[in-house]
Amino acid sequence: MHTLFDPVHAGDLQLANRIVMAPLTRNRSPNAIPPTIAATYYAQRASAGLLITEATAISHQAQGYSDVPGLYGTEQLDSWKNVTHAVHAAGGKIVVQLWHVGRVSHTDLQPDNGAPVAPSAITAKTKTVLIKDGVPAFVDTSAPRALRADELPGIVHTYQVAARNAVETAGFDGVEIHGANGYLLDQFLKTGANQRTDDYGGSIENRARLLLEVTRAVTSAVGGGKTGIRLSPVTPANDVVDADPQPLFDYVVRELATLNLAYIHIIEGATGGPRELPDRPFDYAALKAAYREAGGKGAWMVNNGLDQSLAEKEVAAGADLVAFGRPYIANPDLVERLRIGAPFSEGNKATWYGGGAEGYTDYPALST
Ligand code: 8OZ
Repeated sequence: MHTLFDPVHAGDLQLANRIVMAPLTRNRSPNAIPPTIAATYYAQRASAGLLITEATAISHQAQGYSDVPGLYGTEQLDSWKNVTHAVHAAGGKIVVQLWHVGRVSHTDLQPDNGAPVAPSAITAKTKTVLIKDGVPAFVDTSAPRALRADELPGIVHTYQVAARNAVETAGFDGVEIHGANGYLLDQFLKTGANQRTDDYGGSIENRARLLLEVTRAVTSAVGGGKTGIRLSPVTPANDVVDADPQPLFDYVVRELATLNLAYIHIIEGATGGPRELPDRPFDYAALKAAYREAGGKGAWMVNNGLDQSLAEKEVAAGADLVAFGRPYIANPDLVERLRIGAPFSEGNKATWYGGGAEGYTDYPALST
């Protein structure tokens, strides 16, 4: 039986252990450019088998929060190059999470202060973060406009360009497509946000079309072995729900099985909340079985609210990778703490979003 500390491969990625740093939004990238200290922050955490960056906008339109990073400008890519160099020098592996927020945005953040885009013109009952004069504030998202079908190829292409730039220019080991948490691709997937009547709405096949087109475009640019994807079948995050998620996600993973991906990253339950939702049962073992039965060979990564004992149980039950999010904020040496059974430090919530080094690069490793 495997332990958390055994090496594993995920597609082309040879990983030193099964512990993954989950993506964590930190809002420290003014003008969408990661700060110089992002290199320190990620390198401090490089003992993880795999680091996944914070969600990173593939275009200006894809941005939905103040001071989140992007992947579409030269300075952004140069700054990410410093991050990947630092992580590689520290012996780590790092992929970037490709993000389009869809309707979870605000006109203040959009090109020409236009409406955010969405599958349908339905406003999300959720908040975004706007930082004014250094002070973060939660504000309602703006009313979106429905994307025209003729705009979708451009969005697919934008994902592809971002993926290629991430690997070829910025030096990432691969990319993770953000298909979770109520953002654009999840909005297309789920009935609560998608009321389209064209080829991208209605049936499961139609609602999954954009996510699968994006994944194919990304794999054709960087290779399936360098591509992962994150899904969240039942999370209520950002006000997106599906009437019948099991057949939807079983279909999605069966289709993904044909693309030879590095990994499938599943958020079990409500993101950052309960792992079980009594009103939304979901069979994750059946989801994995559907993927494997369809020939999927990617690593199976599980996430959400894991502690040491849950993570060990997940690996014992056959998960290839376990992702920790919030514990990574205050525990740069999480792998070592898991190895020796040391307690996790508590982070300061006030410094999760926005600010500088405080609460970012100043959490110490255990003293030896
Ligand atoms: C927390 C705050 C802002 C964004 C996600 C990208 O939930 C996020 C996010 C999380 O996937």
